[in-house]
Amino acid sequence: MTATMTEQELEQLKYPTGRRDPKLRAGTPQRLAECTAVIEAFPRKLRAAVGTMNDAQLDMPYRPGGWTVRQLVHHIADSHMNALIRFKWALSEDEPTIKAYKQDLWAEQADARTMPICASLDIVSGVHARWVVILNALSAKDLERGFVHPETHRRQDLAETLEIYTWHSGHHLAHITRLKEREGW
Ligand code: NI
Repeated sequence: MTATMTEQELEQLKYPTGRRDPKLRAGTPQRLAECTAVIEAFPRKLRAAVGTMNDAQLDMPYRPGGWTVRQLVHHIADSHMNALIRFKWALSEDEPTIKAYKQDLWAEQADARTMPICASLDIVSGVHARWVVILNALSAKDLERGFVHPETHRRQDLAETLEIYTWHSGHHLAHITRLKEREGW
C-alpha cells in the first residue's frame, strides 16, 4: 500500500470522513441537538473501537507516517480537554483570548507515546459528560459567544466550535475503525 499510494488514497486515509466544512455552524436547535448527541455517544464508541485492541495494535500507526492509535487516543483527550475549557472560558468571560497548544508536540511526549489508554478514555468520558450538560443548557445567544485565537486573532463562536469537535470526534474514530477494517482485526 505504501509504495504505490496515490494522493487520493493518502487523502482518504487522512480524512476518512472528509475534510471539515468550515462554514458549518450548529446554529439551530435541531443541529445543536444532533451535535450534542454525537458528543454524548462518542466516549462509548471510542471505547468500543479500541476495546478489542492489544498493545501491538495500539502501537500501530493508523496510516503510514501517522500517529499510533495510542497517540490518537491521548490526542483526543488533549484536544477535548482544551475544547471544554474553551467553552467554559467563552461562557464565563467576554471574548477571551484562549491559549493555543502544540498538538503535535503534546502527542510526542512520554505519556502520549507510552501510557496505557485507559487514563485518556476516562478523561474523554468525564470531559464529554460535563460538556453534554453544558451543551444541553446552551441558549441560542450562548452559541454566539466566542473566543479569540491568539495567533490568528480570529474570533470563533461556540456554534462553530461545536461543529469542529463534532467533526473531530468522527474523524479520529474513523481513523481507528478503518485501520481495524483494513487489518481485519
Ligand atoms: Ni485531531
